Amino acid sequence: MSARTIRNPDLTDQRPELVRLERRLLLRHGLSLGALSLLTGCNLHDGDAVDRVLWAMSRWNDRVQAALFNPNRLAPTYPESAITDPFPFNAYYSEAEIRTVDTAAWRLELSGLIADKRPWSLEQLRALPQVSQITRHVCVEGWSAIGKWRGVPFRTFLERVGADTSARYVGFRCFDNYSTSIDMATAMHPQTILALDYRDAPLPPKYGSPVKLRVPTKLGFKNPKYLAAVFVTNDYPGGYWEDQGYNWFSGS
Ligand SMILES: Nc1nc2c(c(=O)[nH]1)N[C@H]1C(S)=C(S)[C@@H](COP(=O)(O)O)O[C@H]1N2
Ligand SMILES: [Mo]
Repeated sequence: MSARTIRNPDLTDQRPELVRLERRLLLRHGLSLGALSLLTGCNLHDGDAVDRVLWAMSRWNDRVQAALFNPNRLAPTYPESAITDPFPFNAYYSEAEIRTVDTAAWRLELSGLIADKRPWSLEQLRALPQVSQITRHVCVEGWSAIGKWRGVPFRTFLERVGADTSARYVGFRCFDNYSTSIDMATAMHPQTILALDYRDAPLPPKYGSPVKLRVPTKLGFKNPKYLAAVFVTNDYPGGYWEDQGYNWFSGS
């Protein structure tokens, strides 16, 4: 995380336990206090909440998090009026360097513990059932924004291709050479979707055209844009930021 600047404009309370908690979150989990409070819905300026968070942090590691948090817990949703306009662009490169593909020729490649590995076209994905959501995207860099995405529940897709849903991980490769991975419970979460639309129009290049995985229960970096390939595995796959020390679980 050395290359990234962590901003936290909301942290006005300078009580020592908060300062210590913030330092631990950043060092051990790559998470700002602002991001944590948005993900958990806790008001971290209230003493009880701080105690609860400190208690949880002392036991926080990937396995404990997975056991503590109910994978069916829903991320908050918002009205249309709450959508952030313009929604920010972010990537490990600048907006001028966005990659695009010919969406008609694009295919989503499948590998690993999946029965039917035939690649999927955009048209085939559009023919599957779609859902939409207005949810908050929380970036580890200390900003968040509310957006509207529509697409195929990822669970529907995994079941359709015969993925081994008892496997531990789902990994993603992107055509901008980004990668990330999530646990199977998150992959099966009802709000995890293969997003094809942003605000009722096809996903534009800056938000990940033609397909991004939208995971509102995870931090922004666990939401891969520009998807090229999906694989199911029991071997920890890591990812672009995960391999540089970001906490793998990064969510609720
Ligand atoms: N392919 C790809 N996906 C990515 C990234 C990236 O650099 N490449 N950056 C991640 C990070 S850190 C964030 S905050 C979000 C930003 O998504 P947005 O541009 O739609 O706001 O994309 C995530 N997914
Ligand atoms: Mo991010």
